[in-house]
Amino acid sequence: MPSLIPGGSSQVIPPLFIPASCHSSPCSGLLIAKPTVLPFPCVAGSSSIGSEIKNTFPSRKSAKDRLLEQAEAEERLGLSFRDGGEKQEVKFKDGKIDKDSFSEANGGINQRLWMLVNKGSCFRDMVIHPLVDELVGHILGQDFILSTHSANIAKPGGVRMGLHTDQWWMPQPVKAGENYIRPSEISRKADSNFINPDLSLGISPPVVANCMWMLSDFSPTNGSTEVVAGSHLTGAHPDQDDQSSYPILQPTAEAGTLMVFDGRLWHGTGANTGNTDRLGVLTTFCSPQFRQQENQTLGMDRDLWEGCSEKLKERLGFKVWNAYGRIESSMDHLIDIEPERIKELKPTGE
Ligand SMILES: O=C(O)CCC(=O)C(=O)O
Ligand SMILES: [Fe+2]
Repeated sequence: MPSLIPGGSSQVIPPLFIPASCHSSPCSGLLIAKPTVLPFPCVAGSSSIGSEIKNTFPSRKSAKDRLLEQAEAEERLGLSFRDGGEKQEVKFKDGKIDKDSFSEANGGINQRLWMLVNKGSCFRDMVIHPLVDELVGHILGQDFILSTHSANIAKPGGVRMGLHTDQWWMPQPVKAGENYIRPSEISRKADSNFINPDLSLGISPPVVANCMWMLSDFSPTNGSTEVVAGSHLTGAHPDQDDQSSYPILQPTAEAGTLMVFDGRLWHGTGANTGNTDRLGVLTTFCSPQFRQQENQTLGMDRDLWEGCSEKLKERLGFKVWNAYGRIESSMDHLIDIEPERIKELKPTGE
């Protein structure tokens, strides 16, 4: 089992990419696998939108081809979600974020595709891949659930996303009796005691682990993920206003590489200053007591249920964890997608 958090200095920056099957990068917060598992075999045609597009492709596809055709279909059908534009500003309508903020018309560049569980068996295979069991399991323990399964196609002209952690919402350790930020008031823009924590209080453990499946070559030119090796052990979150002094690294890696990282690691999409698309799939997992970023149990395509393995159902969040996530009986192992609901009852005869 690779060792991820040996408690060493956060200054040690080991080589990120080692050409072997699976390596730990002690102290860096990154686990790198250079498997030959990609491209995944993938049966296309499971898309529930755009029937004219659905049947026009060959049936067996690599994950890369499936992603590209899904991206094109979402674009053609006006469903494309775009971010990473230099001049793109988030707009508000009636106090809520306006969806049109994330369009090409509003300057968005990078294409994001969400809920990949519904968009091809190749993506469902990623959720239950043995490397995920081993590497994510190493960080979170054997029980973890899918938080979000998305693609980020970083396109030429896309700007830096900005360093962040994928558990920005995790409360910081606090001193007994002292003021704390109420959990629901934690925001993506890190507060000062997130940026400069009191380390005498210790740091939070990882409760998220993220997998970046590289479906194209990644390089600093095409927007390879920025990382700050070792940042997961600092207890700090990056400052959203000034990141100029951080020791940012960008991996160069060939298509087929899997990078798994601790949810506390500072990272973000790099700027794509080249002329090719960077194709990344992000499979983010969290511990079972936390809320998923995408509502997998409600959002999952009902037609896929019968074909889902028990392992996939568990990963999607249908498994009851210590009586949490149950509907009636705390003894249930898995909840059903169409659960029996006990409704308002009256004793017979009344
Ligand atoms: O696209 C990337 O390289 C990273 C994206 C990311 O960190 C995120 O979406 O949270
Ligand atoms: Fe992230």
